Amino acid sequence: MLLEGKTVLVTGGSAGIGQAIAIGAARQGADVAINFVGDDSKAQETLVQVRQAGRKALAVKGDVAIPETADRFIAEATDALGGVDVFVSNAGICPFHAFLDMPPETVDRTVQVNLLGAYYMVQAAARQMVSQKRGGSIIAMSSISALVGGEFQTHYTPTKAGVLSLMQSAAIALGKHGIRCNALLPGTIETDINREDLSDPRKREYMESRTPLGRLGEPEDLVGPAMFLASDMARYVTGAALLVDGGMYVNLQ
Ligand code: RM4
Repeated sequence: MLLEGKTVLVTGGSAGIGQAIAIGAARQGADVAINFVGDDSKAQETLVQVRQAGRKALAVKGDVAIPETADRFIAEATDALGGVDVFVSNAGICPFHAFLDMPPETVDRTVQVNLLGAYYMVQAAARQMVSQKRGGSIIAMSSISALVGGEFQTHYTPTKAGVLSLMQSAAIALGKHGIRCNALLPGTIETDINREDLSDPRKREYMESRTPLGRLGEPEDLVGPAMFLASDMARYVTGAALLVDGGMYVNLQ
């Protein structure tokens, strides 16, 4: 049980990678609070799975792009579960769109959710961890797209590069407090974020062909790497970036 007695908070915890990590943390012994937007029933699905693992569970609805959401999430989770030991900044969007006619509102929303939302949440979690004086682990969901581009992701890839950089700088700022900050860089993981994009058989076939392990990722593929970074197994790991992409990034030919 890598996270016995710990409290783990996850943003975007009602679906996809966030949901998988929330449930995985509970199965490693942690109580879990999730932030989410949208369908309450999907958040409930996460809570049911966490409770089935014998752990406490809390869901707090809120848009991470609104600064106050972060403080409210931390306050409600701390009141209910006693504190924050691990924080996973996962919430993100990727509304695929061509570059030349990209609407300003699409760019703005993507930056606000993916980068500013991550910043507000990580800052609020760090403040709580510092006040607890027992260190902690912060994990942010960057992406392979922090390192390479996408024709229909000109608004999105800079945010993922920004999240990676945020973890590097936060690692420096928070090391003195015993708080570790690391980035996970998923490859193409099938979730709601790309279900429409991958519904194109040619796109799906191309992405699979780019992957040495021969398949696209699934949310559960991120659980092990996240548990590692969350746990004391990674006690000397901070400012790091871990690709979880089936080998896609290195596959030129
Ligand atoms: C990831 C990567 C994947 C895409 C998702 C939305 O960073 O670019 O290929 O499906 O974003």
